[in-house]
Amino acid sequence: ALAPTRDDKFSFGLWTIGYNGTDPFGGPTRHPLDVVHAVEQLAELGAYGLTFHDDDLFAFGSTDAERQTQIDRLKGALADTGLIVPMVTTNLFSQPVFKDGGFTSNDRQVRRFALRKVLRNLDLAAELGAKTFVMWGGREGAEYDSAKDIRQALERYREAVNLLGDYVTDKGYDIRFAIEPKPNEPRGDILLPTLGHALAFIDSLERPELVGLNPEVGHEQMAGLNFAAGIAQALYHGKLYHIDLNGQRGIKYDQDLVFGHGDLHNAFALVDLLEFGGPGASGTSSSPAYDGPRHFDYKPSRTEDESGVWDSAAANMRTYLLLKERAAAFRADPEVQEALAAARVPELAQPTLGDGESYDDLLADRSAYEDFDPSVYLGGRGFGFVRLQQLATEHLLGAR
Ligand code: 3MF
Ligand code: MG
Ligand code: MG
Ligand code: MG
Repeated sequence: ALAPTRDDKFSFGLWTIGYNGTDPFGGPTRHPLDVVHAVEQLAELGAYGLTFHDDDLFAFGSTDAERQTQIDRLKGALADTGLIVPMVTTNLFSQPVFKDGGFTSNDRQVRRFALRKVLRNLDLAAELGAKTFVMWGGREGAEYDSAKDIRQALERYREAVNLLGDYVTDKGYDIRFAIEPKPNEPRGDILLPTLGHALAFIDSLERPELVGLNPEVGHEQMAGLNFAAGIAQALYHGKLYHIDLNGQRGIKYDQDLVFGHGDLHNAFALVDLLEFGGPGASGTSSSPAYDGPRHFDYKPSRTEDESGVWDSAAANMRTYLLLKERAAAFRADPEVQEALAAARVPELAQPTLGDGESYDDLLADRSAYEDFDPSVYLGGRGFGFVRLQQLATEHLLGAR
């Protein structure tokens, strides 16, 4: 059960395993990774998908012939291995032209160029059968409040996403968009910094049904937020279209560690949520709450050589499957079921008002107020949440 199979839907960005170790203070520590080799290795390790930015596959500025050669090489490797491309994304952040953003650069020429780059990449996404098109607006932001009119920037963002929605609709592409929030880095502040900001933005679009989220573990944690709780809200709104799994240790730069090599408790809660529906769900047999790709957006640390790259890729998948196994054991434990009930977790599913009860009925219910004694909560009526969390911890540690 710990050997990944295609059914687990594990996918990796070409830029993840292909990360050459460059950081703001040092150059590459590894040689470039060829896409054909990447596909072969991932297939061997049990992944089912490869994702990429246009510029990962063919360098920015490639001729049409160079671009086509790389697309053909990728297609050949996919055909040979059975790997698929579930998601494609566009690089609107590396090149100097995008230094003030793509869709929201103050420079209108840049915005028009960015749209063309994305439209061209959407055609490629459709050609390769990708169902999700991720948009991470890494340079859509600012360092200085005086330099960016945020309301106009959001309006331009909206204009861009509306246009893309028109395009896939008119072309008949079976593609949905997933916005990837991030609070900062590389910009001082990035637009749509958290999944909550992005949800509100999506509501303002002309075709909101075409646009959802691609939340990344580390990005929400960089903002000090609880990732599993954010994912629960994304699921609640029907907006979890894709996910970037990785590890992050606190509020600092985007670490992109292996999944689980950060907040392990939250990773446990996340896998329990994605696979089994989270604390309030019963049993382990129901279909998963999320059935899209389990996509890893991590960076093999620059200390690693090529064998370390593949070890780290395998580690992401193994940790996910270990957590899935641990979450199943947690749920199957009768003491956990009893602790969940004692903690009144299932009671939260019960509507606060009775069937057909109006506020008049509530006002007439003396047991809700006049005869209710809130003082018993002082010193009594504990919820037992700590006991429950310790049971989770013991399952996580393999102690039960
Ligand atoms: C940066 C990211 C990005 C996005 C990618 C997918 C380079 O912090 O997470 O990775 O995930 O652009 O759209
Ligand atoms: Mg990231
Ligand atoms: Mg990251
Ligand atoms: Mg990401």
